[in-house]
Amino acid sequence: QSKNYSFMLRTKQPAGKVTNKLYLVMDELADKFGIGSLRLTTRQTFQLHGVLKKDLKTVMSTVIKNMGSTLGACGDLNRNVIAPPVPYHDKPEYKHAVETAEKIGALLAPQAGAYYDIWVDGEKIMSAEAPDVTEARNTNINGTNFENCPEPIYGIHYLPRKFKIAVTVPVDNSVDLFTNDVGIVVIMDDEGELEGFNIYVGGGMGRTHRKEDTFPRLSEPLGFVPKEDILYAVKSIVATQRDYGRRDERRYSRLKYLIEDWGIEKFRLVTEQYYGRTFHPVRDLPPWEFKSYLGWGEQGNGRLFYGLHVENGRIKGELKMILRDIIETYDLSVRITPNQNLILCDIRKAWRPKINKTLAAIGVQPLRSVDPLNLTSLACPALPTCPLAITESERGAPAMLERIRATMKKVGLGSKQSLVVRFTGCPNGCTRPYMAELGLVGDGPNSYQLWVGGTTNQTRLAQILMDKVKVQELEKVLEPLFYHWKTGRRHENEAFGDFTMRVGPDALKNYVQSYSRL
Ligand code: SRM
Ligand code: SF4
Repeated sequence: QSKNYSFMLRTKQPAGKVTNKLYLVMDELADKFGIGSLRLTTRQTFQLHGVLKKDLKTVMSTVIKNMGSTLGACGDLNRNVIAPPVPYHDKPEYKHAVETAEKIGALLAPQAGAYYDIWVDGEKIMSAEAPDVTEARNTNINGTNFENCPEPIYGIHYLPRKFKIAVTVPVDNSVDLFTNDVGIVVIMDDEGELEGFNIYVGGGMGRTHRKEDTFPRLSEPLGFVPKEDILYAVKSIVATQRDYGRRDERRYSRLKYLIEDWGIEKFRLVTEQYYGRTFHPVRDLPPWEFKSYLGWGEQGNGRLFYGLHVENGRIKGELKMILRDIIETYDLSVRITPNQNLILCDIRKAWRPKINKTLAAIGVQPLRSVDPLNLTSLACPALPTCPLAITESERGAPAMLERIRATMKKVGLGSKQSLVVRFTGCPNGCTRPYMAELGLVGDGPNSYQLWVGGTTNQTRLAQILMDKVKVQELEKVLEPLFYHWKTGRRHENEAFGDFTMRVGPDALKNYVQSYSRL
């Protein structure tokens, strides 16, 4: 008898845009062929866990035939391109961000037909919304393309490693811009027209415990390009990583290691050889803000959106049933946020009270009643589905957050005080924990490495504070940290991340060790 191999399936949709039909299909597939839950991810996609090998073709073909895709959601190529999930209709810069994400997604989508041969017997079904980028894809500028190869950009070996791109607009850092291999920012001119893009390169989170030459890294400025050049510039960056990224050792093959090795000047020079032009200096930008888009908001076209907080992105049980009902009844499209939440779009004002009531009936709290710690925290799936997990994350996070809140309360920090907490079950960093104010990174059974010092707007890397902190002993570290923050901060509004970065890990560690409990 053959074994029941089971798979995790991940979709791909730039900017997290999901049609009404695709949402309903995914919801049904999760019940029929998955483990009964849908998982929203930190890159605006769905994951379905537990799909048996014998059901794979049915599930994949259903996704594809309903204009969804899984092509390039995993593997050594460009992954889902993320962009702000908010459905603004009256802010052209947001429209440009989403369109650019869609174009880049189409540009770097695999071209070989094997995917369609395997899953839909060769029928080439493309999402109706995919933009036509044939010219940009096929134009061979200075060796960006392989001649006569089914994959003109990737060639026969694909990239050395996964590749990630985010697009956003000034101020809006809902996408964790600097953690991506390539970060792109829409620049508008004084007349409100699209002028071009700032490009940042070399971000990434993954690392390995006890290997100091692996590290999380923030992207840095590569340059500004005029609007008509963006796809060519992206292609040139991809070609540089394709040709020079390390292929001998997977651990060091992300773009960030190439840039760290060469330095940004050399990387810029080599990329310009492919691009055939020079990059202009990046434009100055205003400070970044984290935008969650939770709660009710105006779309700018007479309709509303509602950002629903989904704990760790897991849609299951009553929430799953009610969401299906709301999305089906009102024919809503949705967007997945880069923070594992869901935005219900195109809501008429008259429907708002009914939707509020329906959600309240299953215990969805109004935002003001949810602990802000929970609203900004992220946890990766880890055990039991992730083969790389060292310890718990998603399953353990709710209880750990409660304990964090209780510890804050104990030292006298009020319920409005909060911090960005991110959990992962291993150092790969799937929830970008190295950007958090407090990152808990699994480093042993029931133990975590603690990182502190990130910012609320995700612009600075955190630093390691301690290794091997046992789950049951979290308070031993957190109580002194929170007490120190409360009594030592420069002013009421000094954030936990800023305070811990200012004091530094060594002094914090000494404080923790010499602290006597309240
Ligand atoms: Fe991730 C591998 C889950 C976003 C860095 N990630 C995995 C796998 C597929 C485990 C595996 O290889 O067998 C995990 C599946 C677990 C499960 O049970 O479902 C997994 N990663 C996730 C998700 C679902 C976490 C979440 O809570 O949402 C995210 C899916 C994103 C998507 O829709 O495409 C997810 N992973 C990320 C991010 C964040 C991001 O992309 O913004 C990162 C850090 C950014 C980066 O890439 O540098 C990330 N995942 C990794 C790595 C380490 C990569 C590296 O450079 O070393 C691995 C392991 C690997 O690639 O070898 C990994
Ligand atoms: Fe798995 Fe590690 Fe990613 Fe968590 S961070 S999902 S444990 S690979």
